[in-house]
Amino acid sequence: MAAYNFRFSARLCTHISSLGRISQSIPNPSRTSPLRSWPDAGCGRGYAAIGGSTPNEQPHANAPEIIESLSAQTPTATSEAATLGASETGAAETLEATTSTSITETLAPAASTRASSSIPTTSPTSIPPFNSTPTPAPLPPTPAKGPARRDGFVPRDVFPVPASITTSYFLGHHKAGLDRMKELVGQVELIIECRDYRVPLSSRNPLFEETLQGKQRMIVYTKRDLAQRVLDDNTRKIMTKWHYPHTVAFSDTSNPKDIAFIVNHAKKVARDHDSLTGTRMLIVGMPNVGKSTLLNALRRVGTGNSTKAAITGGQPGITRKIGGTVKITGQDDPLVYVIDSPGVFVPYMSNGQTMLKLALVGSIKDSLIPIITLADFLLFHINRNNPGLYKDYCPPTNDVMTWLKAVARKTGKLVKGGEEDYEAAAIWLVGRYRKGMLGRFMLDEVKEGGYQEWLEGEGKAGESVTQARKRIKKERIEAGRKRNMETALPSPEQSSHNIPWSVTMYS
Ligand SMILES: Nc1nc2c(ncn2[C@@H]2O[C@H](COP(=O)(O)OP(=O)(O)OP(=O)(O)O)[C@@H](O)[C@H]2O)c(=O)[nH]1
Ligand SMILES: [Mg+2]
Repeated sequence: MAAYNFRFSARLCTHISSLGRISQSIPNPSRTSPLRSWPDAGCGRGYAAIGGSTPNEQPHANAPEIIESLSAQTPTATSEAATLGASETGAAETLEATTSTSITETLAPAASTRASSSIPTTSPTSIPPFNSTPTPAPLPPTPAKGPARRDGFVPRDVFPVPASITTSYFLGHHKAGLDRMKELVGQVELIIECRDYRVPLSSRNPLFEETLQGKQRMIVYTKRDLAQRVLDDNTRKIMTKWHYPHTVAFSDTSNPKDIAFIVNHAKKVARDHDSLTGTRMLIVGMPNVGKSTLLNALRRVGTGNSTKAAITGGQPGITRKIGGTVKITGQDDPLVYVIDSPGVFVPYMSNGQTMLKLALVGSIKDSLIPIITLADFLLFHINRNNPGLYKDYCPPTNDVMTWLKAVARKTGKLVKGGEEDYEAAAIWLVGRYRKGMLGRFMLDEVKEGGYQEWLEGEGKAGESVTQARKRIKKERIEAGRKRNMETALPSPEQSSHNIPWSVTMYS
């Protein structure tokens, strides 16, 4: 199990920050790609804050600049996205389907083992340019090997993660929130740790283990309605066993029974604690897993007060600071106060698959992962579950461009000249998955012993923390060397005037 340590986290953050600065001077097509604004993929947005959440953005001094630069969104794109959202056709509703199949994944093979599929891939040059910089081309589909379906379609069994995928997302408010949690932990009796039910393994944050160790914990799997309409008993049993002796809950915030279970557990903890001044509980979790929504639901069900105590929204980073205490129990109950906290990501993610899964469920900023890559990753998962989910648009395909082209055409997402708007189609499809309207399935595999395997894998997967540190240092030196070389080379103009480069450099 990877042991994340704060001193290292801060240093790693500094390294990544320097890398970000350096990388800005080196052209990298994947990082300079056009970044479209996304429509709010979640359900609710912007409630009045009573309990202390502040939406103002305060990036940490060490936060990777690359993240900030990538986050820039164009107003043109926002209005386009809004227009596109409005043009949704009714036919799309038929995409909704329920499937509870979990899937197994193999890590991506080396790029050299990829071969082009027999399905024709649309040339990336055919993507209509959104601005002057073209979207990076998606990787060619991997050869399909799995068992053939009745219609002869064979879904891909691996998804090669592009090497350019962002591996870090650790902002100032993540670090500040974590530091504050450390200070607070001695004053709370129970940690309510939220994880997204669609990614029960990937949404575990190892940083919390160190920060909150030794505290009584309740694991709440949120948004379960987005993976299964009715919670499958077997899945519930397996996941409950994973965390024994901690209590495990599954929540759909619109289901009062789910919320009452959590409130009752909180009351029990409060009774055992038996404090006249009340018992405090802290909600923690990855960004956008539904912490603030859960806090509001606990208050609604526990006290009957439906006013929102915390701001919620469909994007990560809505809550920026640890909130105030919010009472969630009625007059005759033991006093329970719950505290909301900002979502915290990890400073370095070695597993590209995990990064993509968290991006797909909306735990990291949309602008960090190219939308076509995300749509391709979604197609990969849909194909493993049920390619019939998009039967109204095209026959089963492993080629994301074919898929996007068909969806863009049928939903009228076109640019000037009648060309298909691939990015708009991709944004629309990912948004629909996030709302549970394009299949309800999990992205992580749930099986007996799966959690233990995950913890073991976390330690072994990719690089160790030391290896990551060494690699980042090496890359930094390499980039610096490259930059010096570029600065040192005389331009043709300088050469023609015979100005020595050393003079140019230091003048
Ligand atoms: N379908 C469904 N949506 C949910 C559920 N819980 C939360 N959401 C939605 O998920 C989105 C994120 O919810 P928030 O409560 O703001 O998430 P958060 O963890 O507080 O996010 P940060 O403060 O940004 O870290 C919102 O659009 C919610 O409406 C749920 O149980 N089911
Ligand atoms: Mg929040």
